[in-house]
Amino acid sequence: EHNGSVPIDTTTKIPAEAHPLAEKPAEIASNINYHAKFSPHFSPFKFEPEQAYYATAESVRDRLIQQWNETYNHFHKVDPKQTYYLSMEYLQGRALTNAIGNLDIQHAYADALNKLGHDLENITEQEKDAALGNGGLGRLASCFLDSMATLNLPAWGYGLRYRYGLFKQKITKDGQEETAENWLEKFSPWEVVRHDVIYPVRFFGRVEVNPTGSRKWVEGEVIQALAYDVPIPGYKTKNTISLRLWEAKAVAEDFNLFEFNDGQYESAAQLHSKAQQICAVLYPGDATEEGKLLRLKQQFFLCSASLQDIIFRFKERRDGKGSWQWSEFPSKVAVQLNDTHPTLAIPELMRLLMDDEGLGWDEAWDVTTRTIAYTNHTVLPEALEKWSLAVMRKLLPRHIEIIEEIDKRFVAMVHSTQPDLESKLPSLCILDTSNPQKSVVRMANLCVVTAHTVNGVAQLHSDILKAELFVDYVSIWPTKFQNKTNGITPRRWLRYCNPELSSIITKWLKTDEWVTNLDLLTKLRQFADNEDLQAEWASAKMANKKRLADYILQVTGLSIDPNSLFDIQVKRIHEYKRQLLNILGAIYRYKKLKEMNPDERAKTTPRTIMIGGKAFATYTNAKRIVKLVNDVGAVVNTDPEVNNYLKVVFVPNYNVSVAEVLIPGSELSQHISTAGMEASGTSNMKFALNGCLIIGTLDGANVEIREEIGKENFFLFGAEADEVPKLRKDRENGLFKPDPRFEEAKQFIRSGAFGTYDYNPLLDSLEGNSGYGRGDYFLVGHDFPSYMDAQAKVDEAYKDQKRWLKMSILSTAGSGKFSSDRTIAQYAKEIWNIEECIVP
Ligand code: T68
Repeated sequence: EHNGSVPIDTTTKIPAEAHPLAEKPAEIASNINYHAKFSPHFSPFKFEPEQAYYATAESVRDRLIQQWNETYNHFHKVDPKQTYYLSMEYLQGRALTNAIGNLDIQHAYADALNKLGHDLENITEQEKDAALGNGGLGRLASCFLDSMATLNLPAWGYGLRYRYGLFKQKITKDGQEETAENWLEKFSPWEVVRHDVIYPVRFFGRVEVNPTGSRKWVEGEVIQALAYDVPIPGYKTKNTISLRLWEAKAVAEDFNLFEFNDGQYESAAQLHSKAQQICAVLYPGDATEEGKLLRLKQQFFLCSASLQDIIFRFKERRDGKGSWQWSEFPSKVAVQLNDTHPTLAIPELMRLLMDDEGLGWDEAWDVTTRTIAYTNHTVLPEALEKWSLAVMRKLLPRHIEIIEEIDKRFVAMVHSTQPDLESKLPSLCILDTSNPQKSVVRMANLCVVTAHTVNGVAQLHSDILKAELFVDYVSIWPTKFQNKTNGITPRRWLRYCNPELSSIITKWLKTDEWVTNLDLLTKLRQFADNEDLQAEWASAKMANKKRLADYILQVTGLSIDPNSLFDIQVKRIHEYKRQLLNILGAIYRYKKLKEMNPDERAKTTPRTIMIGGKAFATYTNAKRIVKLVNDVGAVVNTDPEVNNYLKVVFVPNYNVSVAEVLIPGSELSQHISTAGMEASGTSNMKFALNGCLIIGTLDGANVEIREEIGKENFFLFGAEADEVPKLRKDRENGLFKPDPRFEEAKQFIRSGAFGTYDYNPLLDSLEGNSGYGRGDYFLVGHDFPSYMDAQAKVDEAYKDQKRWLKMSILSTAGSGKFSSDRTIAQYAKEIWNIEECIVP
């Protein structure tokens, strides 16, 4: 047993072999010991798994720092064009397994820890997830960093160092409860503070007009942005890039000692507490009224600090290169905006160029538009950011001047060159002043008008952007719009989370090159019927299902049967993602099982339905869905008549690390959003890659996944995106005839079968337009019958395990396209115009 207390070797001297690049287990062990002994974070007498984790992580970090410095020096020397990815969110998850895997030192580390009386796998579980994101958008940013490093691209990520990440979810008798996620409680061994990288960021104040006509933003409050760098190692390459996270700090002189000595502690520390607020918490995503001003401050803080840093680096590298011009900036710098959240980078870059560097409007505009590109991640109207003009004018007076000028020039351009679009200007322009008391800045419009390239995240989504949301811009700039179908990193999402399946793939392909060339997986197709492969495939799946069952037992106390079909839906809880469709299906299944006699029941396919995900704290219907899933589970799982055939499990606190256990053990996963509403989805790619079959609608990346793995391997149902508007109209006009199964499922809830909680508001949302009713906007009623039919096909298919295994192998084999390496290579070539820069 390697767990428990192991006394630290306090006699260890700093050994010569404890070099950060030690290769041999014995050297690594003394390296770890060194950190345990000299770490300022713990007293040096304990060496339990927690201390062992931190010491191990610090020893790995030393090695990363070495590679990192080499990478930075190399980029400095070569001076290639660089990409800067600006994102308010990164869902990094744990770093240790990924780091030692990418460094290709996992065996040496496992041996080293054994020598120290510990077990690597157990040690890695000590790490807290870095959850600086809400969902898909944040995780995409993290996958992108991994691919940028692996492809040896000169690139950086910029973000914010939130003190508290996404909340922790607890399930109580009332449903979801949120508690703070204190990921920095002890410290993070993966970040390095850069006390010399610090920039002032201003808020409020006023615009001063100089006699020469130049303008300057002055006064207001100034807060410092301090850099924390997180190393991002590429897979089996020296290249190690940076995720630079900004922390807000008060200017030292702003601490009022006189007031403090006078006993006015709070007012003395006012700016300090204001500074702390900026990076205190991650914005909880989705549309809310809360903390609007703070959110805007966060966005500006990210943009201003990052651009000052980018400009500093640009100038630093121009120094000593003779004369240079600002017009070269776009050939050295590409800035990618991850959704509209960092839109303020546009007016901030304009301001820095004009007010600080003295460029004229035209020159600054030319540089800005050639530098910035924008990715859209949603067509949901509530997620398209609009900021109050009045609020913005107070917080960022100079930026509003600039935005107004951009808008004015855009309108003038349309008047002079696109007269037929004049009638469209009210929706195309940036400022919406139609309600003068409530004028707003439309951030997506500002992005589209400015960016040289605008992209969607799956083919269907990009088509919808061009045909609907941005249709009139397309006639102005026909070549501005692109598609970049999302991807996932095969390192974290197959190689490390599913070592069993990975070895089988490597064995059958006779190479592990698939880890960086995922298209090689297509070579598995020829073996899809091979009995030996199928047997190995099945046993890997079974091992992963058992591990998943152990995890479920540990976090919920529930035993689930590894021989049942493991059916999983995990993602943020949202009505458009239709967890409600899933649970209504489960309820119907339960009711039918109850009505069967034991012989009939014995012929059914046993299922374990697992649903997990976080609901935004003030999103009432989402929280009701969480409660309903838990209530259904409480009844079904304790019903001795059926619980050998059906279990319904709510998986609490879904996050990256939980996904790493769930996905390898999944057999069926649900991606069942109303068609046209999920921009892409990325977990669908992770499940398919791990040999899990998909039941889903023709939405987001499902469309492309189905094309790649073959129609016959995908359980399709539901309306298509172009039918949705008419179906909604029909529903409004009373032309919708509900399927009796749908009515029966809802009625069963209303009858009180799952307890006394008031589910009527939730159920009413599936009815007409009265009361809470939203006329079933998400078409749960319309899609229910085809969903149930598709589920019946799933049950049939599972009975034929040979066929199921073949479909599973073909899912993995067809997933090559969904590597984020492919996605990033396309961004690099088609948007950023950057090339690899390999550290020798
Ligand atoms: C997701 N968006 C899309 N938004 O919903 C998903 N945070 O289809 C897509 O696969 C993914 O982006 C990656 O492209 C989000 O995750 C947010 O989390 C969000 C929205 C508003 C504010 C903050």
